[in-house]
Amino acid sequence: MSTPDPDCLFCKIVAGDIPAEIVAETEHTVAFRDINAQAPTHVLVIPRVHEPDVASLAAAAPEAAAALLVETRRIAQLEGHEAYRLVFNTGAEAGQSVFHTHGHVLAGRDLTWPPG
Ligand code: IU
Repeated sequence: MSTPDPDCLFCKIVAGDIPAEIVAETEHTVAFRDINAQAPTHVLVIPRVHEPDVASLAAAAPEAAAALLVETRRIAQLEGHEAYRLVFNTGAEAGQSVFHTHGHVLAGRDLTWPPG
């Protein structure tokens, strides 16, 4: 469902009902700093619409999914980074804890591979 979920924390951030350190907003996206930063730059880029994961977003709202991907690079560059890691944890077993699509933009330190 793309309509806001009243129980979704990220929908509440989009609506401005709970605080977040907003970095940038566009027609389709909101970007804010992760409260538990794992790198000097750790920004979450989320769509305004509620979809649980990035594949669902791409299926339901491809324009928003494309805008989100483009926005991740813009955010990294705004933060002063050409290189960055973009992570979409998808499913609880893969570490997803919030079921509103979000891309983690991580930069500003050496990022090892494979991720832990
Ligand atoms: P995950 O991929 O679903 O595990 O990522 C969720 C992220 O959302 C995680 O890094 C949290 O620190 C972050 N976060 C946040 O920044 N602000 C919040 O209010 C909540 C979670 I809830």
